[in-house]
Amino acid sequence: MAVSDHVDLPQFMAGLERRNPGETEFHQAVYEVASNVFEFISDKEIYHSLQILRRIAEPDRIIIFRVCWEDDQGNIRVNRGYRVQNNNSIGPYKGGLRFHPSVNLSILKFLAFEQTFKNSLTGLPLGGGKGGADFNPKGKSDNEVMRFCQSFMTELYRHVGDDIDVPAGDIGVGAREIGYLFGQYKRLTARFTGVLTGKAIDFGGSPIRTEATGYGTVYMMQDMLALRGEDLAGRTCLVSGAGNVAQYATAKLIELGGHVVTLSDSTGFIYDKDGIDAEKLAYVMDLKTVRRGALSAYAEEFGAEFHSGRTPWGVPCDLAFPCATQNEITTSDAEILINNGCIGVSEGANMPTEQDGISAFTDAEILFAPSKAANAGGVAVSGLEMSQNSTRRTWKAEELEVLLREIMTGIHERCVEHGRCPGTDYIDYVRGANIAGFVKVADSMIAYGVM
Ligand code: NDP
Ligand code: 2IT
Repeated sequence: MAVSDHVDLPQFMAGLERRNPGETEFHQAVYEVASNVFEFISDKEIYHSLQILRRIAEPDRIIIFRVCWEDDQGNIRVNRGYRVQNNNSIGPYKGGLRFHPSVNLSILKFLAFEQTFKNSLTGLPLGGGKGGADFNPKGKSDNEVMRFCQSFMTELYRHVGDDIDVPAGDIGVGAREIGYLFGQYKRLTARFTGVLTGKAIDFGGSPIRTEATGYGTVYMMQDMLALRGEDLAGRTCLVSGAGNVAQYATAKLIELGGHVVTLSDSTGFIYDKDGIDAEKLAYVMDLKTVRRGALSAYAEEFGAEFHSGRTPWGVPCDLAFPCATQNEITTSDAEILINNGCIGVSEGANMPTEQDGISAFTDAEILFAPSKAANAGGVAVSGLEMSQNSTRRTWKAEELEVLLREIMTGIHERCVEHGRCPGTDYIDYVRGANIAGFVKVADSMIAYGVM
């Protein structure tokens, strides 16, 4: 086929939308990558003729299953479980499990697609996958969560394995859930292997994994600022979310002298003008991880403002760290952030900015690190947890801290390499991340032949 005969970007997207009707988050994630990749491969015939992007955007397989469990009142409850195994060209499928009532196929396909590029960007041998269930852990007892996790793994165990597919946590899946899931896998298979990451240290978990995503998101911002000869100290920072990623992004920002004034959850956001310090953050960690309460309690405890049902993006800031969920920064939020003088955004959550919001940030030439680069520290340390499990050793926290920092610097450098805009100093980290992530997967697929 001659180059001129290839489908163009609108035709590619029209085909994708026709084959995956109604899956808006999946369309959004593919469009963001495809818009850069089409430009990159315009003079590279082999990527076209071998249909590489079309193949990456068609998951290797999707497993969908019933998860039946009994609640504390003796009622039989039914949820839907999923695992999307997107691409294993450069390593076993790897990616988190999300337990949230909003979970559907579109969301998991977007996350598995993104994960394929993110994992490639880390430089580690990890393929891309994602899974989860429309189960809401909120308000459930520990025993209910345990029974749900055991039932979920009773189906999933036959599809995963330490060299096959290695799930981890995501929204609604933390240390408690990973413990129950790992216990059930071990019981069903009678094998103790590194089939999940994010385990407790006592049974094969890695130091720094809990902190890695949040820390990495801040390291990415640190590297972007450093390239402009600037740093984080004294900057007013907005963080959204109050879970794993938000907590450790806040911890690292405090350590580096940032002034964090917001956090949010599904009920609203808190604005603490005095700044969130280590003591207040310890309160948040206990509130969200142990007591599992709402963030309004913080406002009562420390006399901060609580804005019910709202996101924090209207608060003036220098830097923003969205760490809650997809599309939490709308296009108008992005414009407000820019108008209020925000100079940098590093995405801890997956795809937290709407497509036009990303364009607003890049058009305004502010520092913008997309999620597949900025939150890759988590999966990177998961990759290191897999290495530790295969050698049956646990490395020291200090060694892992150094490795995480180096990996984030490597990601930043790969983004810069492919994201430089000719004729200006501006780095388009979105393009950099998409292309750097694409090339390794694409070239491996070419090496394997057509399959
Ligand atoms: P958690 O479950 O620990 O925390 C999620 C936080 O976001 C909670 O505060 C939650 O509120 C809030 N939230 C979730 N969904 C919504 C929603 N629809 N609207 C408003 N608030 C919401 O999850 P994580 O911190 O692990 O994950 C946060 C983001 O980071 C996700 O996008 C995830 O995919 C991404 N990520 C996570 C990684 C990890 O290692 N954990 C790695 C890379 C990315 P509430 O407390 O009320 O439930
Ligand atoms: O989105 C993500 O990168 C994660 N939820 C972490 C995946 C992992 O395998 O550690």
